[in-house]
Amino acid sequence: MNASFDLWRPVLRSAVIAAAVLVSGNHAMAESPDPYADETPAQRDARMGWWRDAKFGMFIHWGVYAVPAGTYEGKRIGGIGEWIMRRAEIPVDTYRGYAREFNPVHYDPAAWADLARQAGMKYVVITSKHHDGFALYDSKVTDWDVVDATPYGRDLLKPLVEAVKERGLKMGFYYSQAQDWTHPGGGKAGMKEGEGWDEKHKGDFDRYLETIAYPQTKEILSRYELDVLWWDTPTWMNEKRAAKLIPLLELRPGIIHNNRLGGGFKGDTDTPEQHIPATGIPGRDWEVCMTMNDTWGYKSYDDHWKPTGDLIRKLSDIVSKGGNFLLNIGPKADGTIPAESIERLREVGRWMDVNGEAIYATTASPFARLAWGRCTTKADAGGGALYLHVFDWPADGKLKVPGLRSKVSSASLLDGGAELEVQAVDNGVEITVPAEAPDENVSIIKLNYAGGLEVVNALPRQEKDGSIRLGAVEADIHNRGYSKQARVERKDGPPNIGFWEDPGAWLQWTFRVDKPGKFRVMAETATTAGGVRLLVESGGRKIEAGISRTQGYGDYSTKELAVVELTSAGEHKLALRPVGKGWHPVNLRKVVLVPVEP
Ligand code: FHN
Repeated sequence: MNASFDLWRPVLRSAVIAAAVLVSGNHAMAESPDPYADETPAQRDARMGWWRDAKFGMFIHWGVYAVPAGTYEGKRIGGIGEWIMRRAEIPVDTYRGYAREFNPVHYDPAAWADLARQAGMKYVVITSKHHDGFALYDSKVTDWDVVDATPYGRDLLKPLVEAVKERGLKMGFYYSQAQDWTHPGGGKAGMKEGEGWDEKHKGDFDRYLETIAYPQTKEILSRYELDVLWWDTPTWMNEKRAAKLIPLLELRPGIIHNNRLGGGFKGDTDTPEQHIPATGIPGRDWEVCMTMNDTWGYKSYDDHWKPTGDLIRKLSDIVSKGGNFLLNIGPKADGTIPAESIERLREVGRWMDVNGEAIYATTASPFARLAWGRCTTKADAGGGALYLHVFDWPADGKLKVPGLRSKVSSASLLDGGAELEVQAVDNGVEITVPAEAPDENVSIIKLNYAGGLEVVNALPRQEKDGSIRLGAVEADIHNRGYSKQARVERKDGPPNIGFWEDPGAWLQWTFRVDKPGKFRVMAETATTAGGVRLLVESGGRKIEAGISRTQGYGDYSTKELAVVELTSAGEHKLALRPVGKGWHPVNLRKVVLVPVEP
């Protein structure tokens, strides 16, 4: 029993009582929607401590869907592999037939756990049951599980939990508490309660919860030494239904659960999927889950692999914003892991061996943004360290850290430890770096500082002529998951925002105004179609404007989009959002606010 257990236990107990009352009576759940609502900050910090330090985890989506691997009746089924049953509306009996071919004879849980450890991951979360309802362990409430329905006939989870724990990592189970496309009455996304595509789906959802979801949650929590319970898709859930699952958490004191239970329960962690929140999620613990290609469950023909460098930069980006990274693998039906995933994880692991100090147990960057990369920090008694994650190595051998006012006592490369010269300049510090970057993706410079950490975040502000220049690197890029991610591109010329293909993605700048007044919003853009429109939001106004078609994505033109009035001196924001209909990808270099009367 550890210290965090003791701190945490009374809190959960009161939450359990609250939940029990809510289940039996008609009290409004709003009184205590969060089972840890009464937790003190110290109790919460103790409970979340290992998770906050871990930063990097392995997600595993594995199940019967790895047999069809994306193809049904000779057709490639679009979307994510583990959704094949839902998307192709495969009849229950046909889908159950795949279980007879699910025989992971090459499954090697020790090798899986080794791979996670070598990659630098500190925890593993595996699908104990996904939306197809198939359990990877021997469930006593159904025969739709690996022991009863497959030739393999053995629990897949127990040896993995053991292997993971033996290596000192933490263990989590994903559990689809509401969606279930096999058992009668189970939830189905995009359908009304009670609907399905097969006679076998007929049944009552509450009965489904009573006979499958609640007992299975109890099974996994009581049988396995879990540190995380990862709920997913609260289809058809409500407060009353979700509240019945909360008391079961008592079976694993200290367990961390996410925000996807439904019924208003916020859980411990937010879980942005397939995208990195532009400015993190202040005030919440959060974890980005992401695939290495475009699917969670194995799809034989998904070759859209992210390069290792991209994965490492994503890790830096997420951690610099205060989050964790849960990176997925989708093993095959024979128990092997796709070679592309293994290769990438080993490469990430080699980077972590050298640079892990800049990841583990760090806190978010104190800088609003740094043009060349990201930053993480660690404080200690007399000062602390800043880890500069350099994506774009300076060509002139000088790395500038604008706004850093702390007293820097030393600077060194994490790779090899070479000391670097550092000097205070006008607006921060400047580090003299070798001509070659130690790492082609992310090189880490460690700055030790004495005393307190002092950073003055300089916002873009008015120049002598009164104009305000808002460049691509100054923008907060708000992406959504499951679509192309808009990002800063550095080709020839000034950086631009590119891959702005999703009409749901939007940009925002924060800047300072010293001399209020009216400003013309001038945007420098490139797009190859006519009729593309943007919504400008600033100074309390929303103005729609068209942008000019150009000869290509490297051919920019500048156009006035709107006139906005910024009536006070101080901090202001300007956002640009695609106007959905007729959206066509746009490259954007900068926006300049030009005073109407200089
Ligand atoms: O529907 C699932 C999906 O299959 C996958 O498991 C992801 C992982 O976060 N969660 C759901 C979609 O949000």
